[in-house]
Amino acid sequence: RFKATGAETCFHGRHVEPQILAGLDGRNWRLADYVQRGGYQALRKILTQGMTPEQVIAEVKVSALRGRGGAGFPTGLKWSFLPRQLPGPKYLVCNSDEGEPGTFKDRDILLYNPHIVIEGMAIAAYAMGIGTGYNYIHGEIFHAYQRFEEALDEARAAGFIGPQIMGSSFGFELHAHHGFGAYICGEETGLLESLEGKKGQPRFKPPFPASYGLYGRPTTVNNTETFAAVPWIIREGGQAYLECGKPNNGGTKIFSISGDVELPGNYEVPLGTSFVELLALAGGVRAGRKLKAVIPGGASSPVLPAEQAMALTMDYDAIAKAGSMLGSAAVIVLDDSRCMVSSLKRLSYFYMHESCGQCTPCREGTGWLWRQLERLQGGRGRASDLELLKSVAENIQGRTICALGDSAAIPVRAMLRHFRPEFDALIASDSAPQPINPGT
Ligand code: L3W
Ligand code: SF4
Repeated sequence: RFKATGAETCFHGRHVEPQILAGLDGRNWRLADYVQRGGYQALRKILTQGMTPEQVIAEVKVSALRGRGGAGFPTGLKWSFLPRQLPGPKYLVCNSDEGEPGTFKDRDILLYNPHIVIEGMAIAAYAMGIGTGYNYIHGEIFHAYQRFEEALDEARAAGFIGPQIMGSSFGFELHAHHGFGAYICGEETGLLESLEGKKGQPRFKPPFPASYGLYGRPTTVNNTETFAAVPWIIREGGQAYLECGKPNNGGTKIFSISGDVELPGNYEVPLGTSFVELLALAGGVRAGRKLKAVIPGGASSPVLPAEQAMALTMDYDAIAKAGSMLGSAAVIVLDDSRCMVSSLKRLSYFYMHESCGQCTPCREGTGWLWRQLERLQGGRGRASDLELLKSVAENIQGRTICALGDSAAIPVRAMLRHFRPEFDALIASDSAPQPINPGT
């Protein structure tokens, strides 16, 4: 399961070392191992060499680190939104509620390198003048929660968390919290509601958490991998981080590659690596098969047909230009044995199941999408179904409180755009109805 190789890849004529997964073997996650790898040096640098909070934020801005959870929002900019001079509590939240289908990178970071997240959060807290943090960990990876708790105990005992860290006047308390597996609690405001002990239902934005977050106080929410990138940036400098990737797409990125490849797993490569190179790291398409399509950034990102995928550069801007999104960088590879109607039906089932039910277009529409696809796949499709599918998707997208509605609609529209003949052929054929089985 642990295939995080941290592959070295040549970019701009240079070798770029992995920054998060380097040297991990599945066992060396403890504090002593982390310190040996240079851990907590960045925190020491800011606290003992007099780096100001403004300088830390400036360094993160230079690095062009972008949010690793899905939206790719510039991290330095987000940190500068927090009103650090405002008196009263402010919170820092790590979003480890990884639930995007195809994504499994945060789980491995927490299991195999938990201290890098703790150090990144402590640095972020210093930069934003925050005294309390929470790491909200997905309920279905309870072992990662337990591992993180153990690492927290070590960090606390060593004085890296708590009051007067490394003898400075800066104190930061960090707590782990586990959810119960609802996808919607990965949406930042659903997460905050859940952390407050309520139903995990997203809030309207604005106000953004930067002004109205946990318990109504200014809060910064970042993804696990985003925090994990911070120690390297502070140790080596923002410019060095930027140069590991591409302009506006700094650093390395962990890609979770799954589906029809020989070696599924997590691969950390520089942003801007070609899809072809990434596919080769994962052993290529499974034996005897040809590439049919790729979902490049988790289930919420539009599918791309093989020809487009093979020309892809894996960074935020290039993938957006190609009509999809890097999202959480969960690369789902589909070979030529895959039925796109079944694949879409499976995705639609997920969104129907995970809708929190607050907005009518999402609550009702995701069910409609799935039921129509179920009928289609069962050989009971009608000629009018595809227009209806499109229309339902259009009536969900942009009309809901959070991005889950969009995420349910986008794959439908993309599948119809690229693979419509497969849907038409199924409707034209008089295949016998199949039993209803939502899980397949
Ligand atoms: C203050 C403003 N803050 C934006 C902040 C905002 C948030 C961040 C990005 O969705 C995507 C979604 C999923 N003042 C601000 C501001 N912010 N303007 O910036 O905001 P936003 O709204 O662009 O995105 P989001 O709501 O965070 C996330 C996609 O990610 N996705 C989801 C993956 C899920 C996982 C998982 O399971 N953990 O990774 C995958 O593609 O569809 O588009 O912090 O507050 N003016
Ligand atoms: Fe809930 Fe869906 Fe509305 Fe998001 S879009 S708030 S998941 S009903």
